[in-house]
Amino acid sequence: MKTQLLTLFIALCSVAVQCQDGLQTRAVAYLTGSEGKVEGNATFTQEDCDQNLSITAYVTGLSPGLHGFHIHEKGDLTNACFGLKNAFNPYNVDPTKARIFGDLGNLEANDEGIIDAILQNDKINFCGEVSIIGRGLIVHYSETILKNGFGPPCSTTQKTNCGVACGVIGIM
Ligand SMILES: [Cu+2]
Repeated sequence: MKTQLLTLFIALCSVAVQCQDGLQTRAVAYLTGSEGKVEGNATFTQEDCDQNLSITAYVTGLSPGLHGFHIHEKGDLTNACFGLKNAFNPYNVDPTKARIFGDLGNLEANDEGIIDAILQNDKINFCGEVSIIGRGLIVHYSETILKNGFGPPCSTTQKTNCGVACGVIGIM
């Protein structure tokens, strides 16, 4: 009996350790603009599935002022930012009423055109069906406001205020 309990205990520990080890806690997106002027990166850290995700963003070469900063649905960079499609909205929230999942707000570039920011977000996640891993990250040309917070759907027919720089969120 003791041996069986010990075996069960070891088995449970093994599962727990695997779960802990299997949790992705860091991701990064390298951001580039189509004209090569804008460049930067964003790092995402989440210690556990039910914790806030923190984001550090450093981007250079921008125009001073506010820039919408969003996660978009796709991670396809074969056609610059245009393949990233709509801002990520897995729960189909009405963007005129509430901030959607992928809208990380606006980040301000200083007079030198640099964004250097740290954010906390309680919506986005590394875990489950709504994981942001492999999705697109966009810095828009200018500010996006809540009623347009959905962000422009970046496609070859919708280029207005699409990304000035974009990247794909990959595991570290
Ligand atoms: Cu967007």
